[in-house]
Amino acid sequence: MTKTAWITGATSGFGRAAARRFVEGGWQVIASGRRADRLDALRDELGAEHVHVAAFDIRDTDAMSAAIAELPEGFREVDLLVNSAGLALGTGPAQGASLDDWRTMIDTNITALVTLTRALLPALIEQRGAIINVSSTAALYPYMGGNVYGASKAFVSQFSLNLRADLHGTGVRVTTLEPGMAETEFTLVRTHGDQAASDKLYHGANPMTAQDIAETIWWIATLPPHLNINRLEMMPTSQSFAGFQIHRDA
Ligand code: NDP
Ligand code: 8X3
Repeated sequence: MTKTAWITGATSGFGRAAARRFVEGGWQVIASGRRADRLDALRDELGAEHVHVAAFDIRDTDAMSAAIAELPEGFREVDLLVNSAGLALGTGPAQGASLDDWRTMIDTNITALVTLTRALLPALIEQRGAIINVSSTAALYPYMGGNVYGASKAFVSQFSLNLRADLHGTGVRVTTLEPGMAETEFTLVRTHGDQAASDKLYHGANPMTAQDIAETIWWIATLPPHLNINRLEMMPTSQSFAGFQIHRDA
């Protein structure tokens, strides 16, 4: 029986690479994101029999409900939800941050993620399926400019662990995946389109790739059903930890 994964954020980065990996592995994919042209291109690349496109803004609850209601026969039994859609906006300190940016991150990374998860829980329980939530090392390690982004990912990690508790006995597996630096469109989005800043961050750093993350998601999803990866933190070898900072008077 062919399995079906709903992958959010499938227009770019981790989500798009995961969509390719799951179709390569013989799964069907519901690919969602806002950029319909990219989703159509992905469907054309991977085959309409393997990919169903659901183009909508994940913050739009009515559009999300419609996308669920309009799932075609053969794509309705969702075995896996990969919540990859998300973003950071801004790199500066909280005291200068845009409240609009903060709200966008909360609406996308938290509210939309829990809304889609809640909507798909009955199907996932029916299928004894799995949820893989893309959190971040920013959930675990504070850094300057991480403010609401890191806090939103801390929510994702804790929500995932709490889901594990609630889904006890259902056979549904839940994982929070906490990657560090990976080169995608993430930094372009975070800097509101500053390609030079994005290139500078990744230059010479040998960051993780979207394929690295997709391969990890695939590994988690295809473990034997009696195994649950609760949380998985990963970084490129080039990235590690810095110390605390101390402000001194005069
Ligand atoms: P990308 O910017 O490449 O991809 C982000 C995806 O999220 C896009 O497909 C985008 O689709 C989708 N998305 C954003 N906002 C919305 C929205 N309102 N409605 C629907 N879809 C939306 O970044 P990544 O692939 O790197 O990021 C994927 C996840 O991984 C994010 O949650 C990010 O926080 C997390 N992460 C990234 C890391 C990194 O270093 N790259 C490290 C750790 C975690 P579209 O714009 O078409 O709507
Ligand atoms: C993305 C990783 O370090 O840019 O979640 O916050 S980081």
